[in-house]
Amino acid sequence: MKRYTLIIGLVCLSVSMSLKAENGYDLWLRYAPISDANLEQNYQKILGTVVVPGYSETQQIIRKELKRAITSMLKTPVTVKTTHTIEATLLIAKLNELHDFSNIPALASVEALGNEGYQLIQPSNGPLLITANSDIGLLYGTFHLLRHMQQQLSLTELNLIQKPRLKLRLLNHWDNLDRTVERGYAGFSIWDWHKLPDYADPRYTDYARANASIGINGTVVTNVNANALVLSTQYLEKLTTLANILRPYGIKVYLTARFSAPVEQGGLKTADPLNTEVQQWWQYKVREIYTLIPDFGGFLVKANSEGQPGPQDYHRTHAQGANLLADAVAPYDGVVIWRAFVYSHEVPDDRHKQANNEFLPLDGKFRDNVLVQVKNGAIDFQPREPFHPLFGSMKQTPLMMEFQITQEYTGCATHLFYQAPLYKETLDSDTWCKGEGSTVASVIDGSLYKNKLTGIAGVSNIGNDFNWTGHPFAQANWYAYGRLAWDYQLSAEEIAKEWLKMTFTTEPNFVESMVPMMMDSREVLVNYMTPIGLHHIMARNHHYGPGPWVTGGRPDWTSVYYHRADKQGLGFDRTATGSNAVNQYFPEVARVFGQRELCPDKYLLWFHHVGWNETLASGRTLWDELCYRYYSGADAVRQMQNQWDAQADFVDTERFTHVAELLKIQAKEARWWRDACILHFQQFSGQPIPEGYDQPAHSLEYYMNIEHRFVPGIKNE
Ligand code: GCW
Repeated sequence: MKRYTLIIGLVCLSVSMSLKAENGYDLWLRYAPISDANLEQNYQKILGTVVVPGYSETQQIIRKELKRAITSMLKTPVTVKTTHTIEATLLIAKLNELHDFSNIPALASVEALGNEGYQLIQPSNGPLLITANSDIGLLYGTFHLLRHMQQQLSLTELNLIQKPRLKLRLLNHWDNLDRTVERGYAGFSIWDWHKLPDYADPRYTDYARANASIGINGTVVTNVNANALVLSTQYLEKLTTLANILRPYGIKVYLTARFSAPVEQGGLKTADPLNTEVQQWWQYKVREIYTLIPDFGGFLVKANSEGQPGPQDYHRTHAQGANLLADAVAPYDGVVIWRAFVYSHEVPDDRHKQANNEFLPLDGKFRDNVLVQVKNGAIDFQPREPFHPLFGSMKQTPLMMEFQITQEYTGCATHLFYQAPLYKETLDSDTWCKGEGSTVASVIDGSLYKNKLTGIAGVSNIGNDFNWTGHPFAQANWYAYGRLAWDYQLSAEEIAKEWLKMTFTTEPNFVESMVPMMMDSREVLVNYMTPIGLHHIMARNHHYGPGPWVTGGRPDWTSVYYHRADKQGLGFDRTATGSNAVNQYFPEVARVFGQRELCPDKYLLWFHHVGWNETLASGRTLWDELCYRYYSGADAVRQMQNQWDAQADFVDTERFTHVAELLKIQAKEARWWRDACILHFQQFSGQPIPEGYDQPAHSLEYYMNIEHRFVPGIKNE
């Protein structure tokens, strides 16, 4: 038996050693050689003579990307030309340049493609066409073709039209000017401000390529906890270099605006939005920005939240603050994205309710170029949250979704956690704001309330680690975010499949076992961290590891505020007998969340204080269910390890080992979460851990005394 295992082991080792070493830098743009000989020949034929007319920067990029991809994927090099010839087999040209083809009946109209859309079409005779109204549409279409090829899918009978469902598809970097990244777990910031504007790290171009390949069209390069220095002329010049690199990839730059900048940068005595000098300062600053960067996207603002300055410092409203900046950028078509993530420990009400209380009365008071950016849930990027009640409630203000791609509360990039199921869960949630089917997605895409501005933001997980995101599987979250921002109707599974095929291999055995592992990873993590609607029970400040005992200081930054464990039971009563946060949802939703019998178990302790011996949907008591979830979550990580170990022959040794070692950490930490939480809650339930489960390895005191210093992502002392 041992010998047999050894032989298998050696075979696996030799296969994976024969794969080219990879460090993950290439992300999903690896352009691996096409392994299927027939398909290779077919691609070779279709890509025999590629024609991309035009000399714009974007058209040159298209040619370069195609050459790079084709040289790497196919055996025989192909020609990429700039002038149309009769031999062309693939033509990438704008609709208004397709004179020879205008009689193709299936050719899309200008309206159907919009600014960023594209069409791929194979006419019965003539070349395969990629067409669009704009250069960017052509680039997106090219990346579509390359995505298709990387998955080794057939190109015959291709006929599709693609258009993004949301206008602004942004990354939010929480990157500081000193290159630390708030809640960043993949090294330092990729923006090397010190060497800008003169030295442009080649990484910026690869960043642009990766983002364009998934349709991201904007990047807020600085932290929402903003530094006004970025608005200085010196830093704006640095930003100009970045903007120039990103522009031909269809990516606009945005900045976070510190509300007190007129004082800090302008030397004024006030930043009051109604003060004329303040207004003039912003106008002057904005003019300076647009002179350097004519397509500057606009400002993202965190105000009067967690110590940031804001209009309320001058007894003005969030709308007055937002409008100050909106008026300044309006002449240049800029936008202001104002965050709804506001709450204060000085307000006695449930934190869950505060953003609604603050923003609903302001509906209709924002300028047309303002979007309000709302986190997916009402607390803060927890492993699971019900959707934020603001979605659907604000009828006259475009709401932008904010997801967190970086894993602040979900393992700080040591845990394999595929987030597309989380994003989809929120987007598909029914707000009932205009009757059944009023999903969160239909609120943010503007279809329900006919908003002209629409958008989505993802808090970036990118750093200067060689593989960009720390965990090799965290790349999937960047990818999935972009794909869903483009088309939220894609399924999390489809996206996982695409990503796996491009990032690792198209081998069906690999893909078929990895898709379910990725898909399950969300529920697995919820189970070992915050099952049954528990939330915000992590360690203080750095948020790494469990901390259900955290108490003292600002109540809304403790764990006991959220789980409310006592001798009777567990959970936050947010029904009419408690904080009544349920009332902020539309009646149909409030009815379901608010009634103990109707509330799904996944949100139970979010909305209800449940007795330890009450029976849940599974038939188990709350205490038994809690144990069951924590134990099954931790066990599932061990299974993930086995699933991964079985993939050794499909993955190069470097990335294989990297993932295997991180899974080891995850397995250890899942047990840590399980044991710490179970022991903590056991003090209240007074019940034994059901038979059949291992006992925790240590005492509660042991877990409470674990101290982690220098966790990345925060200001460490
Ligand atoms: O998730 C919390 C984080 C803060 C962050 C804040 C926010 C940028 O703990 O680090 O600050 O949210 O979203 O503004």
